[in-house]
Amino acid sequence: MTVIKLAANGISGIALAVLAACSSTQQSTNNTTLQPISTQTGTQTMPVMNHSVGVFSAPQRPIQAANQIIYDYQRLDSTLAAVKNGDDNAAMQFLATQSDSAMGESVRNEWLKSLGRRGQSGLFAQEYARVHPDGRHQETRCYAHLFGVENNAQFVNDLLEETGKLPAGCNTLLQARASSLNPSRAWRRVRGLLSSGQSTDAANLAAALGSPLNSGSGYGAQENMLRSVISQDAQKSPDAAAARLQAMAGKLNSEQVGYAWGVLGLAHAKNQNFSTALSYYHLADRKQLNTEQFEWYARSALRSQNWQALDNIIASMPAKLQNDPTWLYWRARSLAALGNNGQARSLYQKAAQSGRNFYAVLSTEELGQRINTRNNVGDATQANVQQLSRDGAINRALTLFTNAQQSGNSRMRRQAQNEWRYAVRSMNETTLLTAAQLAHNHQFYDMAIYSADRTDHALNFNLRYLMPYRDLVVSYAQQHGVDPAWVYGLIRQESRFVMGAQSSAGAQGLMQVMPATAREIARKIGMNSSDLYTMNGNIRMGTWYMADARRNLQNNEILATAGYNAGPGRARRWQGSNMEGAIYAETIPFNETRDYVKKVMTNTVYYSSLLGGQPSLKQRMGVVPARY
Ligand code: BLG
Repeated sequence: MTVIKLAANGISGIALAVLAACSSTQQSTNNTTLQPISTQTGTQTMPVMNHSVGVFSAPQRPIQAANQIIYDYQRLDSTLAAVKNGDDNAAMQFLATQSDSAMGESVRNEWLKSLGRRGQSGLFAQEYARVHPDGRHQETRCYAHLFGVENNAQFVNDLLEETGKLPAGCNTLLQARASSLNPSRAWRRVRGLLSSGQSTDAANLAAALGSPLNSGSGYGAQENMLRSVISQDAQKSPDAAAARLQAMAGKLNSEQVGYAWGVLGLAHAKNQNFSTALSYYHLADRKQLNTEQFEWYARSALRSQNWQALDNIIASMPAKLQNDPTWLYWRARSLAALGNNGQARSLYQKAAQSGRNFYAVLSTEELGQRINTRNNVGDATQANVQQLSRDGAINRALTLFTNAQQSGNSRMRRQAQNEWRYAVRSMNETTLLTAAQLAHNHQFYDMAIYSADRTDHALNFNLRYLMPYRDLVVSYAQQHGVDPAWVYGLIRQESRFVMGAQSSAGAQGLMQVMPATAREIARKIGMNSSDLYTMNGNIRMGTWYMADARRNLQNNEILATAGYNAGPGRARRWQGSNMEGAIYAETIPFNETRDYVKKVMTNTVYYSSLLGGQPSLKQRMGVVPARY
């Protein structure tokens, strides 16, 4: 049985939910009526939770006048710029009216970074204590470590494992701590920086470790030599780089050689040369592999359905990665294929309890069960919804949202989202669902989903999987012959039902259609390309494109979903021989599209359940046929 942790008193959430149900009938009509929650709903095992279910409790942060909120919003950007430039007064002035808000939190973080750069440790310590632990930026935390305000060895060690670009303050921290870092992990980071083109940070860390890259001998010099094998240029011709690696191997240590094979294995895997990738990866030092390299090692074995190799690879992943639902599921599949059903079952159970993600759903099905979309709590009461709207932080978010909608100001709308996330950050599940209802009442759909999605035990599927604009969606889906559940699953992932949504690539609206694609669609079906910007036109174009992509991609929904996001040509190139849809999805080389296909299809199954359709994800993923 999953025990529900309660922040305050350690009573199990189940017990508390029952108490809430009793007390709401006896004492007050203000409490959300909670039905007792069991650890099993229907056939699905309940997941491990992050929040307590709790009883409804509205925070009572002071309400600010709308003109103060708007005024502060309007001076936010200039304040941030001034604070970055070292203007302490600008920060203090802003925080005088916005200390407890998302705006204030971003100003305070920038201020802390500026104080950090200038070595102002006293003021830093005082202001640092005023930021909620969940709201502290990574670089802010790095300065806190540099000043001894925080001292968390795990935090510093985790920085060594990061592959993306770290902010300056964090590189400074690693250099300052060089003598106490684990040398093997630290040099691995130097290699990681060299292979991702971050040469300056690599040179600085090597120097801090006592062996500069240009020293002519020692570790640093060897790493420098390795550059010709692992640099981004070298990765473009992995076989030529492999030949160079073999030629210089005698001059390198085993970690350096073992690292390089991992880099070259990844290069082949990303080019879909899975069998060469596997042979390179087998030469790698597994302790040197970063998350991405390890995942592609596993995907290379998965794509060839080499269950023995896959089991072995996953078993050697770091514990955190092994416990990711993706690898729990594929390890279980490997074990089952190898005849070890008992161990497979316990891994499926663990994955099934990880939430409502793609692999949690597939694992639930492997256990012979199905997802269901029955709410296990009642709707929020109107009185509670109203009470919550009187909380200052919620009110700030709604004030910005309403103004942004009226003026079409998308920047202000983004700040409204930030304020909403800030407002609901510490809420228990019952209060989160009340917040979701409130957001929904305002047609703040993205934040309704955000809030409802944060619950693990108290479940309201109508808020989690909203279905606005139903007439339009259903009629265009029917007109173009696609399942409305699939359309809803796609829109939820594309835009969270925000009509004004625009991606960094320029995709527009509810269905995130690219202007170039819209022109093509308009030409083919006799629309005006500017219809892209209307609700009706956007849905009409998007649903037609879904149907068209499916028609052109062997009538396969998985290929069509990948094609919608990455282009039909790419979806086709990623095909191989006949394979399970889940294997196709997991081995898509574009991070965005791989994640997208899994999310769209998971959403689709939940929508299908809500719409009375067939809720099997395994069946829906089906088989992706060989290309013809
Ligand atoms: C898709 C187009 C495809 C196009 C690909 O881009 O848009 N789909 C639609 O417009 C519906 O037609 O294929 S192509 O014609 O063969 O080139 C590739 O260009 C849209 C994608 C792009 C994506 N969203 C729908 O999924 C997007 O905006 N990505 C950026 C995300 S972010 O802002 O950086 O996070």
